[in-house]
Amino acid sequence: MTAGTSKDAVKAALTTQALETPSWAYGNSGTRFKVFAQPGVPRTTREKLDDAARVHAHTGVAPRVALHIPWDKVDDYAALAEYASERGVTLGAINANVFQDDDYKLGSVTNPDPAVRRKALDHLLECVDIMDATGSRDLKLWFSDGINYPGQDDIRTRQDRLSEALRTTYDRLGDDQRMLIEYKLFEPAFYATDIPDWGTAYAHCLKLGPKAQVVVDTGHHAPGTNIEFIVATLLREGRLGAFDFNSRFYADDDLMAGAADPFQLFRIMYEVVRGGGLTSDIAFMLDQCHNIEAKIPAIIRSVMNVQEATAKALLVDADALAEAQRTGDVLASNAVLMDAYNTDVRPLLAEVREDSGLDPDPMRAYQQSGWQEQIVKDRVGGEQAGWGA
Ligand code: AOS
Ligand code: ZN
Ligand code: ZN
Repeated sequence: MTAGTSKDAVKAALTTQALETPSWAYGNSGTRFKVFAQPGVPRTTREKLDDAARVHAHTGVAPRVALHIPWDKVDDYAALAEYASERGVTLGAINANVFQDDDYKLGSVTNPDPAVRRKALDHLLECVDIMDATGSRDLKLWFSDGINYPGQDDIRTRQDRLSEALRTTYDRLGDDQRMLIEYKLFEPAFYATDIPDWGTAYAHCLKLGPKAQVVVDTGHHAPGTNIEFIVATLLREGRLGAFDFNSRFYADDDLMAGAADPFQLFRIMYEVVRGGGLTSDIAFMLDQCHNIEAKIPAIIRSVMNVQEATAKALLVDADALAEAQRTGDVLASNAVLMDAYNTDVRPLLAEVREDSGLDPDPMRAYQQSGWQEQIVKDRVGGEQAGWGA
């Protein structure tokens, strides 16, 4: 903590934090080997919103819910937004899906076939229509497009097709709407993904204009990548639009944020705080799947992990760090960061929650709320929602 950063200022910053949870994390999910269905899982988007509202009620910092089209397709999106607000949450990013259709085998907006490209583009435009109805600010674009073999298609031409689709979609955005472009190193394409890295996403954003921003999904990099460096760079350039937080051990594991490498999450949040990102327009989203653990408590735990990393980042003594860096004291500089990281911030966060009238222990509060037993009892019959359904 700097001389000028009081405990109250840290607490105030933590209270204003707003995370966005993904609708698909509340539904069943799995690997390509098996989906282990859980009792009580939502059958409809409204039920996903009910669960998301519980997460917000216990944590106080998860007021938005990202939707995925078509998994969250409904007849009346304005009514859905109304339903959400009645439960104390709002609808966040609209995630487009141009990866789950047979037509997209060779790509969506980069497909060699103009008819397939048109179909994909129409879906992106439909997502903007939905944003108009839900009042969502962000259109989140992740493309599974890419090629498996050298020579399969022309890398450069695919970039031209991508660029064209992004331009048409960008031009359709309203004044207060944004386009978030997500990159991913590989999978499902294995030789060359069309947006494999932040540089490619950034280059497209630069050409498009200020409403195009990059999404950093923490699971989408090669092992050993210094993600906080990317965060610092995008923030400096004013192009960090959002995070998809999750943990990874190997590839796109989508485990609970802060579970595999809490130190990395702290380093990322430090760069966010350092770059003024905490009070910016960055959308702090989770993009996770809870395949074997209970979903609502897993999301509460993830939210708490992001909060803890944020609290530690806010506690870095900026003055001491600047002084140690100015004098070239390598060990002292590193010690300042490590002191903050090694601080037990759980009592501070408990205070923050109590100050807002919440139970200091969201996990316990959820377990005692009876919600889990209720949904297991109520949500019988019908098809349980799942990743891809
Ligand atoms: C895919 O790997 C991505 O992380 C996307 O963010 C994707 O849109 C999300 O998982 C929901 O489909
Ligand atoms: Zn993602
Ligand atoms: Zn992913």
